[in-house]
Amino acid sequence: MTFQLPDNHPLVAGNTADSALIRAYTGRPVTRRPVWFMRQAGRSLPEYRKVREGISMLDSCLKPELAAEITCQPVRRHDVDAGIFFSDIVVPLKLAGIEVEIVPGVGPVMGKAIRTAADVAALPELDPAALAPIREAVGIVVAELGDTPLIGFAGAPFTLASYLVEGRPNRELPATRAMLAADPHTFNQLLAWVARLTTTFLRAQAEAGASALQLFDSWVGRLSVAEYETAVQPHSTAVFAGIADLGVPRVHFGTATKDLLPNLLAAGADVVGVATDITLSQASALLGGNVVLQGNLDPAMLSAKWSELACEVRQVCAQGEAAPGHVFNLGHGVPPDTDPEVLTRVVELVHSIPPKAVKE
Ligand code: 1CP
Repeated sequence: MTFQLPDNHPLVAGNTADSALIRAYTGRPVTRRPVWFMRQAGRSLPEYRKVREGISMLDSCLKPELAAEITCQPVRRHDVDAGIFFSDIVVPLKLAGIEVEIVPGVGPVMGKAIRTAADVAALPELDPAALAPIREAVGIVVAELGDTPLIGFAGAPFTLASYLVEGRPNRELPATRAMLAADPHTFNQLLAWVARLTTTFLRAQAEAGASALQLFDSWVGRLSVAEYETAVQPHSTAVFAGIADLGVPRVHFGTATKDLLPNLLAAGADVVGVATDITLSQASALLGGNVVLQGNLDPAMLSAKWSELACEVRQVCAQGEAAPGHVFNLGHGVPPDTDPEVLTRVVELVHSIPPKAVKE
């Protein structure tokens, strides 16, 4: 592998290159099955709620020491195989100068919904210099994590655009779907703008020390395959192409995507994140049996009886064997009311199940 990254980057310097996560992401055999959880930082942890007291969500993302502390909390507590950077998909919007707040109990709310060609034309470009607090936070995290890799992330063009167009969370995405149908040219311009923003945000995290990058297209399962191919895939492809030279593993995830998995792969991902609408063995077969997978325990199982949960965890691990590499995760984020001790137990159980022996 060659990296367009500084010599002291954890992948280049060798700290994380042979970690279980990076070995699995790159299809190499592992001695322990790597596990991390989407949305492991925050929400479910009392130590998170304590340090967040009196500080708004977006302010906490932009305070480097605090964002770094929150990123490391679940790694210390659960012994997961990766940190996921504590931030949000709307952080680069804010740093580009767009009015946005994260309202507790609601999610991202925009100062103004983006609905017209004029709205899109007025969107400012993100100046990489504005990402200084992100770079600083990532630097602090990787110094603490040492041999444990940090995963950087961003929102994919469609999902991030849907928040801009709707103005506030609305899982049905009515205004977004209307713009796609009635004004595809403007929609295309909007997605191209988000793709540039997202690429800049991802590059900053990798250059500052992240060892892998995940693109979240959480709501893309709302689209048909034809809509995705025509209107969305070219922009997600542009994002993956725009980070390819960095040489870090690239993960692509969305929910309700069983019909879209081949497209998520074709957009340029190295690893496909699988949600709960398909099993890992079915997903592997659909993708030709040679793609590394991440997933896919149903988050709802975290509140089930331990015996039932343990049975599901074992099943997900067994099904992951169908792929050339498997990183254990949930099919979506950790629910806020999850008992953190259950997450720790899941990590212990996953680590106790030996991965299949593969010759190097
Ligand atoms: O006040 C709070 O604590 C706000 C809750 C919160 C948190 C902890 C939000 C608001 N975002 C986050 C952090 C966050 N967001 C992370 C942290 C790192 C980790 O995974 O541990 C990540 C990766 C995200 C990414 C994110 N934000 C996504 C993609 C992943 C997913 O869950 O699908 C999306 C869709 C968002 C938007 C968002 N931000 C916050 C909320 C509640 C939402 C979802 C709103 C909705 O339902 O549409």
